[in-house]
Amino acid sequence: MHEHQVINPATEELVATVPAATPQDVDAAVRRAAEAQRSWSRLAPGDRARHLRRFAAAVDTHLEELAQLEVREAGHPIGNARWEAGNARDLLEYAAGGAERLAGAQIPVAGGLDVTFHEPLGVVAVIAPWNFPMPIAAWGLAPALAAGNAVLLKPAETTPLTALRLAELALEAGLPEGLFQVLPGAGPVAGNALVEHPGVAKVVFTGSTAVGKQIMAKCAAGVKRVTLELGGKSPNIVFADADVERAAAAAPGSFLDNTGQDCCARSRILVQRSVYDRFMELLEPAVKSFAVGDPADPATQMGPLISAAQRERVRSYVSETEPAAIRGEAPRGKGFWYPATVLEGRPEDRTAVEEIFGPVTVVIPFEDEAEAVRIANATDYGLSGSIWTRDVSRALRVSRAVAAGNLSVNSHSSVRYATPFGGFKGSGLGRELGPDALAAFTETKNVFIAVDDSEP
Ligand code: TXE
Repeated sequence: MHEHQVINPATEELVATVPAATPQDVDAAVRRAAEAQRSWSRLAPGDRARHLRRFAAAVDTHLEELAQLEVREAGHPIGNARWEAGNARDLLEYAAGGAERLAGAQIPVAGGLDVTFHEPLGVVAVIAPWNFPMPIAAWGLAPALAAGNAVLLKPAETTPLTALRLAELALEAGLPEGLFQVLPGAGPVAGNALVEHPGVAKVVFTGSTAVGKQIMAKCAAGVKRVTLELGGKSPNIVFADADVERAAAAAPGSFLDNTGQDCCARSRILVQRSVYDRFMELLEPAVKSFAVGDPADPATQMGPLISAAQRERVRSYVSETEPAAIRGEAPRGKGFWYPATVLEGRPEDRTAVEEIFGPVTVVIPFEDEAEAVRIANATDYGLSGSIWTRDVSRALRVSRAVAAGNLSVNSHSSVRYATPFGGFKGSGLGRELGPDALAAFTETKNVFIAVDDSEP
């Protein structure tokens, strides 16, 4: 049987060996899920909500255990890992409430009564990445279950452990057998089998642009529903009228959190020329004091990269724009460490338009608002962005002009479970989270009931 080794990225030690699902395993899982889904979808919404709240409570009770597991499999600092487990719990609670509010409409028409129903899709596949294993799994899982679907989760090869533990907790919390199953395995094998399986009604994918495009093409063949979240190259725009001290103090977290392996990482900093030198002076000590080291230490702010391959990818990008303007420290020896790196570049550099997915940002000067917007929009991506200014009109103008799904003003916050999240352009398709999260897992059905003879 094929297996995957889970390696601790901070120490390179073997954490666990996990069997990899075959296409036959996927087929059996789809059948079991379809059977479980039939009864689940007939439950009263309040009963589905109660199950999900119990699941959320189980996650809460095991929050520390889940967070520690995340530290070992993904190398995330413990403080971040606790937030991630908490985010999964919050999503389950939020979606539980949604189950009871998924109401259709009654639309006035001539000759009868017209009503709409939001029906579940059936079996949903969630293909998750390794950068935020628990939250991203929960973003698909929680609303899909709440809307009456079954879920098959395929975690990334490097990070299956928290997903497997979540499935155990779901069963312990009383969720029906087969309703939520985890299928660890290789993307091109288990992931692809899910995408191609006729019994899977929808695929929710978060990962690379290349794989996302393949998945979308395969879904097109079966007119399968698909949500894609494909990363970004998000700008952090600092205008001269901003509180430059605050902007510089906040910048390191915006590209170093999760060692930059964050689809919303502000991996480009656009700074208005008149405050450029001042900003760089302030940025240097802020970057150098970002605490890098043992992920189990609560004081740590940045851990290692996920794998040796990811570190190679980052190295190869950075080599194109070296020497770095600012470089932090990184532990030597075992572990996939890489130092915080600030490059100075031009808008057209490969490092300034492609997603590097490491602790790297590129600083680019601009003259005026129009140029800032032009540079901000000069990539294929459009996921997030930040605008630092004290001028409210400019904040709104630039927010509307930047083609991205999630913008923040004088802040780098992009993800809240109650607000919609997703990309413009090459960053993806569809939205997750927020008040409409459940709707993405339903099909709207319209029923007209004639009450007189005027409308045959
Ligand atoms: O992604 P993959 P990788 C970006 C980031 C990163 C790069 C490569 O730039 O450096 O992608 O990462 C599954 N059919 N992001 O190679 O391969 C795979 O098993 C079905 C951005 O790890 O796309 C895993 O579960 N599934 C990002 C998931 O897809 C397949 C998060 C993602 O892996 C498959 C991660 C296939 N043919 C990487 N091939 C974000 N948007 O936040 C792979 N998979």
